[in-house]
Amino acid sequence: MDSPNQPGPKRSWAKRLGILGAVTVPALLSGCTKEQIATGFFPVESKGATNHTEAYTALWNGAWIALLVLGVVVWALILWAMIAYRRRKNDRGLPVQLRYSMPIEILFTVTPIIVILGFFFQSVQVMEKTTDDRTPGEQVIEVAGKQWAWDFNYVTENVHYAGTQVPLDGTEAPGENAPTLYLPVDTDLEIRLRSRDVIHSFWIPAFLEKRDMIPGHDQSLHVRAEKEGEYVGKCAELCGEYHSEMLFNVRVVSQEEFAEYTQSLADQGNTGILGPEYDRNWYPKEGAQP
Ligand SMILES: [Cu+2]
Repeated sequence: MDSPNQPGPKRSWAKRLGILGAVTVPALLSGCTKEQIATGFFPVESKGATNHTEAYTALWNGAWIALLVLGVVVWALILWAMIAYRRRKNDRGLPVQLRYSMPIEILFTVTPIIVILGFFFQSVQVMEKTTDDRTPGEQVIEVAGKQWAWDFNYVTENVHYAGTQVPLDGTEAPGENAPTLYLPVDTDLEIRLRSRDVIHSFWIPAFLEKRDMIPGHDQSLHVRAEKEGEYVGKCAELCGEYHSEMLFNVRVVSQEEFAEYTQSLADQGNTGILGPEYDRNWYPKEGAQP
């Protein structure tokens, strides 16, 4: 007769892990669409949104795939060591203590160096195409952040839009009355960014780019919007009590529609641009004190 301690039918550890993986991986991924996976869980609308988004997505996807492969190898080695070198019934005392294994030491040193160098050069290549982009703007648009709204100066067209703060309506959307930034499609844009008071941050999630707006340190974003549509933008730097209301709409429109829009601003009398005279600490004369 079998003793009660007799193990049941043997199923190898590898098999059990295989079953676990076969059940959980599809379950985890089944909630995701193909587009979500292709964009690496970035906003789906980022696909083709600007001339930079593809490079960002490729870097991101390449990075996590490379790290996932490395992770799987490391996890497999850990599990294998745990199982292969587990304490057995007849083991007594401490196991043999091992150290100074040159092949292992070299592996642990060389692999991270290769990984870090790989990421470094890939990142530099992407940055050269994106954050270092200095293509002269066919349209220059100045965005000024202020507590808690946005001003948009269409510098090339010499018109402006002054945004006002809009209370949240319980949804995530900025709402119809929130400031709306119009961008012409397929046009080299130079978006100049500045702040009128405290540190803000200009972020259109679908563009996969974000820039801090630091008073006195103007920045710019050179980009080409390549897909017409509606996007949302927001301030991404906690800038005070109503930071959460600092949202805006983005409309990427045809060049004709953009011309119509800027003309409508001119017709409303919004000519000229809203300059630094609206900044909180603006002194009319250099060096003058309040
Ligand atoms: Cu802000």
